[in-house]
Amino acid sequence: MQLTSPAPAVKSSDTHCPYCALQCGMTVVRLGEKNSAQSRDFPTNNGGLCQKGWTSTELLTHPERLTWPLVRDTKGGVLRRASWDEALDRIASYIVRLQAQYGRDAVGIFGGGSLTNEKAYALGKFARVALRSSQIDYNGRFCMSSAAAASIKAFGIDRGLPFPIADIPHAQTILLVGSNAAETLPILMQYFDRQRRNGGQLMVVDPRRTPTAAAADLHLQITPGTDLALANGLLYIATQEGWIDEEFIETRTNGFEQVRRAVSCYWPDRVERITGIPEKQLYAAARMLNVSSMMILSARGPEQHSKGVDTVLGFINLALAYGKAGKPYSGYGCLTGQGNGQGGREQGQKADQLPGYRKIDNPEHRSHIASVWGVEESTIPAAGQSAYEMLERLGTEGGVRGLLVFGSNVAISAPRAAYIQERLRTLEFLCVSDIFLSETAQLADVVLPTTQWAEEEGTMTNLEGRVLLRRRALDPPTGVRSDLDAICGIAMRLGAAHHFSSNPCEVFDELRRASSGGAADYRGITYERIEHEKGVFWPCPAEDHPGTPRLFLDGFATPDGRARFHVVDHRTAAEEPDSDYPLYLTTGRIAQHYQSGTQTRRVKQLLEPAPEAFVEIHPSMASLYDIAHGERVRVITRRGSAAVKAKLTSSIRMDTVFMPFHFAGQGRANLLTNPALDPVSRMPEFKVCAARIEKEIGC
Ligand SMILES: Nc1nc2c(c(=O)[nH]1)N[C@H]1C(S)=C(S)[C@@H](COP(=O)(O)OP(=O)(O)OC[C@H]3O[C@@H](n4cnc5c(=O)[nH]c(N)nc54)[C@H](O)[C@@H]3O)O[C@H]1N2
Ligand SMILES: Nc1nc2c(c(=O)[nH]1)N[C@H]1C(S)=C(S)[C@@H](COP(=O)(O)OP(=O)(O)OC[C@H]3O[C@@H](n4cnc5c(=O)[nH]c(N)nc54)[C@H](O)[C@@H]3O)O[C@H]1N2
Ligand code: SF4
Ligand SMILES: [Mo]
Repeated sequence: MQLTSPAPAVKSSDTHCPYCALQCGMTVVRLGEKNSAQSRDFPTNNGGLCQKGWTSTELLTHPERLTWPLVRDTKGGVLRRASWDEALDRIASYIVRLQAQYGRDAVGIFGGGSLTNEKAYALGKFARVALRSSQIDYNGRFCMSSAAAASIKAFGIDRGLPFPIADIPHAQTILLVGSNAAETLPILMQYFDRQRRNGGQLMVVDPRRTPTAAAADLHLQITPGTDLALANGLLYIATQEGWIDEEFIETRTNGFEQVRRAVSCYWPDRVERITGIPEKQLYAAARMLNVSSMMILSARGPEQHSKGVDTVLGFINLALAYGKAGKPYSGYGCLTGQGNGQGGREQGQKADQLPGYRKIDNPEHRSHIASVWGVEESTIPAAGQSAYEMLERLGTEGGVRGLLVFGSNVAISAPRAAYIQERLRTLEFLCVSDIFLSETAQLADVVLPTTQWAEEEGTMTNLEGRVLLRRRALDPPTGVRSDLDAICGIAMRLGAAHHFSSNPCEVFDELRRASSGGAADYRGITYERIEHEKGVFWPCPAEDHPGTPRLFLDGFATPDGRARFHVVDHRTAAEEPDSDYPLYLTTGRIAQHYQSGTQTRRVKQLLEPAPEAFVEIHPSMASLYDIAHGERVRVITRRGSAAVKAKLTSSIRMDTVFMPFHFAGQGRANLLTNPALDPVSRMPEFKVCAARIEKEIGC
């Protein structure tokens, strides 16, 4: 006779964290009905996980999880439960009707950098083959686009880091520009710690004394929006002091003489006036860069500006002038952000791109992709509008009338969000695929419940360009299907079923062929290899090719193999403080929450320590307005006003206030932000606009 019931079976599967670009290795352990995350020794995280990673499994069985499709019968009506057939039929019939009435471009797609490579690839193909619409873009436009455009201009290729993160501890000096890695890539900090223990020096450029800046040897507390003047000013000092590497410039680059002339007006006291960084610190920084190995790493701080591309080019100029690119333990790199921020921009969900980082306006690229897709080249549409441009024209004459969103919550994360929310409301049709009823999904006519990372298979490309594999650890709840299933279901109803597969491995095989010969070549990467080799670095053109952890050692990816300097001049932000709006507002992230907060605002351990929106204000500035710590204030810009708690901290510049963008409702930072776009990358200016603060009377 059995006296006790048998112990529940323990099942464990190796996968990767659902959140940021580090894609730390984790094991999902299932004990009965309970799931937990365990760290695992993977070459990137070496056994570490941050608080978001540890708590990520809570979302798998969260009570608010979407477990069946929802549809809305009339505009303004309620969302009700529907079968998958009903939801997919409805999506297809809207697409057919809108395209018949307004043309093919009336239906658009908005994708995301949290989607696997397979999903990003399928979405790009779905837009061009099933919809034959040019209107597809994704949230990476708000994220990586400036650094990507600059890297292509200078190096001929865009891979976030041109070296593995294991190289970081060996660099003598690291200049970290506008990255708060301690909160945004927490597990990466071990590499900077090791670098400093090895005797290296770390510099951080940030208007705030973040935990990352506090860990540095030198913190340059810059005025928001002035990084380009800093880059040019440091180059000026380097040329004056003879710290540039003439031989490297001569043998491996083009265009330095024009840049040398252009930076000759960036003398230190002028740069001090623009950036707010004392001359002495400018000299100290330029001197610290004059070592035998040096990396310059940027994140969103200098990039999310209407001059983000030029600013990154300024820092690339600096790295090149010091002779620190394409050499061991040296180079410029961009720290990507989303889990698949890198891969997401290579597989064709960007308005102007086709898979393998191909250009949609290049005839050879188009015909290669057409042959893989089995379509006529002429049927592939031209480039569409960039993310913000598509959103701001939703529902208007010539704009998108029906939008399908996969993996983004634009009602929170797009700039000038109240306006974008209005635009979403004017759509004739909105479909959102998500895990939860996000603020964007709440506006939708059809909501599709999708699988989470641990319930599906697929590849992700991390910040190093390392292609990783997520294995399916669990079955999804009944009623939940993957985005690939949804895409196939819609394609079938549009008569394009034969072009699509819902099997990730089959999609990946096609992606490999499509990417073959492109800049981001995945041809030689297989699921088996990824598992066996703990990830494979692209480019990897053949199965017997080892992959490419380090780029540029033998030459840059430009036609002549040389890196290119670019003349870039500082200009002011699209909106500078004035007497009505006397402060700089900048926005960004905190450790506990992820992006629009759809996921992390539902995790108790993350919400409790960071339950609501706030604005960081310097105590001296706060006292001018008679604002006390914890008091409710209004932050006001020309776009709108937000109501938040005041957080007094002397870690921020006096002339600047900071808001995280993770919160909904009245605390949304994007009620305030300026959608001024970079002319090349079309990146909005999330990181600087003019604002004023007011005490909230009566609260
Ligand atoms: N906890 C957490 N981690 C995340 C995310 C998250 O939402 N939460 N998101 C992920 C994603 S998608 C991304 S893109 C990355 C982003 O990672 P980061 O770029 O590190 O994050 P941010 O907080 O947006 O910006 C970094 C810093 O830029 C500073 N900054 C503001 N204006 C300027 C400026 O004009 N110049 C300079 N030099 N600095 C400025 C801010 O004060 C901030 O500390 O994080 C990833 N990791
Ligand atoms: N003010 C301000 N605004 C910003 C920024 C800033 O610094 N300041 N940063 C910008 C940056 S860098 C970024 S990356 C964007 C990010 O902003 P968003 O694009 O809104 O990013 P997420 O919140 O990650 O949105 C992803 C949504 O997809 C869901 N999701 C997750 N995985 C999947 C999946 O596999 N399939 C589907 N269908 N859904 C999934 C999540 O639940 C979530 O609702 O925000 C930008 N907005
Ligand atoms: S550092 Fe990024 S990938 Fe690693 S556990 Fe934290 S959120 Fe996940
Ligand atoms: Mo991002």
